Amino acid sequence: MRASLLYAPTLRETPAEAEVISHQLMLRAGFIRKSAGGMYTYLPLAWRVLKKIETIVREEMNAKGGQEVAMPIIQPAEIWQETGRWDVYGDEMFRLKDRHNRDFCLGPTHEEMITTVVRSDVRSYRQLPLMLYQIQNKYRDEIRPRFGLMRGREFIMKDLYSFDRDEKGLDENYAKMYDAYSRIFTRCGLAFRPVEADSGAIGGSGSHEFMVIADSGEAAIVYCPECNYAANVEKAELLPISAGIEVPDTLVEKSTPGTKTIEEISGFLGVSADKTIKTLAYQTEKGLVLALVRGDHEINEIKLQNQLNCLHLGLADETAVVRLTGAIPGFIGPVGVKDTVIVADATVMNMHNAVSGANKTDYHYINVNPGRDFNPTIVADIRLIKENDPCPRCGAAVATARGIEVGQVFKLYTKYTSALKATYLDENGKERPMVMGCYGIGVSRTMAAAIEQNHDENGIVWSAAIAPYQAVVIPVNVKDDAQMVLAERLYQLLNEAGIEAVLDDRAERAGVKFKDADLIGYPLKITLGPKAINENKIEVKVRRSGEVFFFETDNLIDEVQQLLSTL
Ligand code: 9G3
Repeated sequence: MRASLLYAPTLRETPAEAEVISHQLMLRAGFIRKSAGGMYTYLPLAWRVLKKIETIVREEMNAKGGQEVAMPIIQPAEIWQETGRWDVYGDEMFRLKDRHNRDFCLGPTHEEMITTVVRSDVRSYRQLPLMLYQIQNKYRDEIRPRFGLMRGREFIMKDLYSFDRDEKGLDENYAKMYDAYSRIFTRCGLAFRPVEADSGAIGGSGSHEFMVIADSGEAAIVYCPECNYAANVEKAELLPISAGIEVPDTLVEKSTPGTKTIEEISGFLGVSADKTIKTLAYQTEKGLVLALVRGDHEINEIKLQNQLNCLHLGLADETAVVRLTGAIPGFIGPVGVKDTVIVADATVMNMHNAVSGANKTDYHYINVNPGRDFNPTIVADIRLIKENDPCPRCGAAVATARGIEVGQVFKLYTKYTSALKATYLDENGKERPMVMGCYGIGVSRTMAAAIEQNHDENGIVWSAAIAPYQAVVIPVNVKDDAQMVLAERLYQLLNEAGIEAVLDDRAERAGVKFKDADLIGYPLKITLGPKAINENKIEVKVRRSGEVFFFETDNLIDEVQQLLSTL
């Protein structure tokens, strides 16, 4: 491709609205242009990168037995009403009506679609397992689309759906996808980490997320430096902390005026935070619940929501708290509360003679003993893990990091196949729901994540596998015939060797060409100056390391191919 023809409108300045580096660089390097909030045009350079990532994804999906399909983007409301999800996703779902006033949505995901396609044709166990996938635009009306392609409202996703006879089959396909994902992100040149993820109320080992470690990542993850444990913070388990044995003292109500926070009450009573019980009131569609954690711990609302198996969970407002307990937040507790679901973190149940709100404004109880003074409805791990908490597998202190979620694998079991009656007849002629898994990769997000993880002060640093072009040939002076003749010849030799190259034939100063080459991030820069003409020394510079090599014309191609295989 000749740079004089390539549509890559580079910018000198960084657009103000771009907050993260991948967004800034894709705008400046002429990769994307915004059409609306969270919606972008992929210009030629971006489209080439996306096609390379998709090719890698297709190869690995096909290698595992996936068969590619293409489903409609516009989906009828009926299939979402069958699973009860039409009303769950609210404003996040792009909805539209056709000319007959029928309801549709723009597909945010395709569990309903694929299952209703498969259910009408799969009748026998002989047709299973089945793995179908597509690579297509998805639509989710994010409240705050931001970070360019990292959180868009229209984005490219590969979504594969597996259908099996039983859980054993699902586990096998899940493992295949897990392996395929590791291969895909490795081939894309990404440093990634699979982490255990929240699988909603389904629970179990139902999901992993593939995270690209980057400070700009929106996901909070924990990992253990000692063992292989890694989890999304939402999911990370915590073992209950035992406390010593104490003789339970008499429950006493204490006047504690104005001490609303754990810090204030522990200061006022002179007890450490780990001797207090933090009580929070939550509103759910099933009514109000109280959640208890030790005073020095935080509540993990995802874990709480999974324990309650509710769709919506949010802190109750003060009016509701007073109506339920008789006290304002800060003075509420589990003792004496009737007809209310109480979820206690397991560590709370090991506490003795603790402090809690007395359900009376400006009063607390001391010597609260779980079991004697209150009995929670549910006892579970609802604690939010934090830096240095003990690893639930080996006890070592966990570390935290930020991650960009580029892939997610999910065991759905029969959640959708039961709701949609997608069944098959097993060997004994018995009708059974198919056992399902779903597996997503954010293809456009992967491109952004690659930049987040591979850039420097001069611009993007592409790995050879997904670079838009593998090399750029830069004649230092386009008015020098000798240089242009040699440049054209090398450009032709590269193309003949199947090396994707750009020939920067623009009548620009060399400095401008070098800046653009670094900004766009071609893995190799081949410069033709006086040295190339007079001494047959062609300069080849590696974008990532800055290493410079000088090769003779005759073995340039071989040397370049050798170099590219290492980038
Ligand atoms: C919706 C809307 C947003 C959504 C969903 C549905 C996320 C939804 C979860 C998944 C699970 C997997 C297949 C590929 C991998 C992920 N956001 N999810 O179901 F209607 Cl508006 O999409 N789907």
